[in-house]
Amino acid sequence: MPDPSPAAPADPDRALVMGILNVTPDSFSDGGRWLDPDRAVARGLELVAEGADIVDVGGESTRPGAVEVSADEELRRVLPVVGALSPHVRVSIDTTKASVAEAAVGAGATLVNDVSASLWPVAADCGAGWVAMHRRGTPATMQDDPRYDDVVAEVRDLLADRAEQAAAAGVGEIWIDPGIGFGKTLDHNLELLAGLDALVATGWPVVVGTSRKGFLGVLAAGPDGAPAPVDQRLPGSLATATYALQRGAGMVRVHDVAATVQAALLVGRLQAGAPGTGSTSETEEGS
Ligand code: HH2
Repeated sequence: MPDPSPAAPADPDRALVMGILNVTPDSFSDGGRWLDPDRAVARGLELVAEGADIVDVGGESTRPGAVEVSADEELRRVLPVVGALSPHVRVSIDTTKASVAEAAVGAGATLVNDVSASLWPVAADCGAGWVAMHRRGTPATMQDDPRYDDVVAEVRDLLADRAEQAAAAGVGEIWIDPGIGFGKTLDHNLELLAGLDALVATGWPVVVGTSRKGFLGVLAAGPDGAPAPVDQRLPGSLATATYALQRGAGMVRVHDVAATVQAALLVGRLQAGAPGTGSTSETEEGS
């Protein structure tokens, strides 16, 4: 049986918001922007100021077709950033390499965000929390005609199985994540979001990451059929994050932290069934 003990959000009225910080040259949205460690740390602190509960530091892109990097290079990118941010905010390390996860926890990270759903022994050894994300294949191959008989059931069953193994190994904080865009077509992504209740019903806390992803670009394509560029995917990112939270996700992983925190607060208040909004008065402009 799940015994999840996720971190409490700064504001108890809302779910957690994980801010994305990619210290990479090639991430699909922010690639190259935060490769310099000082700029990365400054960006991380910005995410904190915007309300991020966790900053997720990654040193290797997992976008479709991304090139693998060595552990040494990944460590060179992430360690100074993890070390500098961890006194200020909870830090997760987005990696699939055991050595990187271990070193990042040594530098102050307390959550291993694992898109391979295989690093629970490392999390158990280090005493860190663990995010198990579902994916099919590797970034090089994962979008080559992915097929499922029942995507929701298959993703749920794999994640529940891994979570049970992690719990048995002694991991104290376990999250499951359907892995939107990782070996999934647009329809698979939508089915997973629509079927999120099945993941929530496992009892493991659920994380969802849709932020600025390609399927949102496709859904927002212009009249010429070209997908909306990454900087025009905020509406879809917010809509899907809000939907996921409303369906019971306990955390969303996003680039646009401030906007998502606002949305999460609203969902939290509505879920609590409390119409009162604290200090906001009806005399305020626009109410
Ligand atoms: N998505 C990405 C990376 N890590 N981790 C979790 N738990 N869930 C996700 O959906 C997820 C993830 C891909 O997004 P991003 O980090 O923005 O891009 P890139 O992989 O190109 O660095």
